[in-house]
Amino acid sequence: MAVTAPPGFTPELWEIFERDGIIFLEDALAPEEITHYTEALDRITAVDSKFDPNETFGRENVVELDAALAELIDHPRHVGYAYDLFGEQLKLHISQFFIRPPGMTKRNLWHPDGARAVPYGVFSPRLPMQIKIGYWLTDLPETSMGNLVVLPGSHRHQYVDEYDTHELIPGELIVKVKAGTITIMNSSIWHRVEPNTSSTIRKNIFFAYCPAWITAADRILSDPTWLQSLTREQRIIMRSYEHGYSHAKPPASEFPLFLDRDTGTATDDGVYREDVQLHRRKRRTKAEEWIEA
Ligand SMILES: O=C(O)CCC(=O)C(=O)O
Ligand SMILES: [Fe+2]
Repeated sequence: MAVTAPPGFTPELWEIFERDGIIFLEDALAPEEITHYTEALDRITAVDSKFDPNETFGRENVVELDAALAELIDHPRHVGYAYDLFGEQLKLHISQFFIRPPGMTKRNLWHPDGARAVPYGVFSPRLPMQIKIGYWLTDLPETSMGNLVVLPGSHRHQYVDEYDTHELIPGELIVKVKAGTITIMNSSIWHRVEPNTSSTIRKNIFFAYCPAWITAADRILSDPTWLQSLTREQRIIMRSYEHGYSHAKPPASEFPLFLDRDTGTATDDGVYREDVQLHRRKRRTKAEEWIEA
């Protein structure tokens, strides 16, 4: 049986998210949860021959690498925010983590995530086509700690002069967070990464989500045996379809992904004649409601 959609944006958080392109949820993780996820990263790096403790290290499709990370696919502490945007066609776009030690030299230049030649914003100037959830596992109280840097409000801009540089931009926000903070960002926001001249190893996890019909970033198909270890909702959100058009038209068995948070129902009221099948029905998202309000 389908489960009810976990909580997502409050109207206040939605307003900030639309204005700035990023929101911060402080103390979203308890100390033991920070340890739990940090240990998963440590287990993965311990057995990776490419891991160099002195350089930036990242892995993708990390959900397949450790059960503690697979549980994040649909974790109720954040998946509701993604569901508010992408609704019944929610997909995991990428699961990744970064380790950015003191002295690392590989760090991102100013860029938005996603398509470059014809970015998402061309099609969808208001609603994001990707959001990135950040789990911050180390305290980053100062600048120059390998911080993420964002330009608030820049998710609405297609051109930024400092593209492909590390130059400072007036109004940029060097993200200083306490361990246990979750960030939710519109993937169209322009961002870069700070140097790390501190003595702290920055560790964090990113899970990005998109509508199913946008190509995933870190896989084509998931390992079938691994998929069997997941719950129904996790398996659906991975969208491991052999047939391309299934991303636009998922199988009937995958509906509903979630029951409506408020009404507990699988359908919207009064929009179709009764005989229209569930998997062929449009379902309204929270984001749709808010932008019409
Ligand atoms: O590590 C960060 O803070 C940002 C990384 C990034 O921009 C990316 O992976 O696209
Ligand atoms: Fe990025």
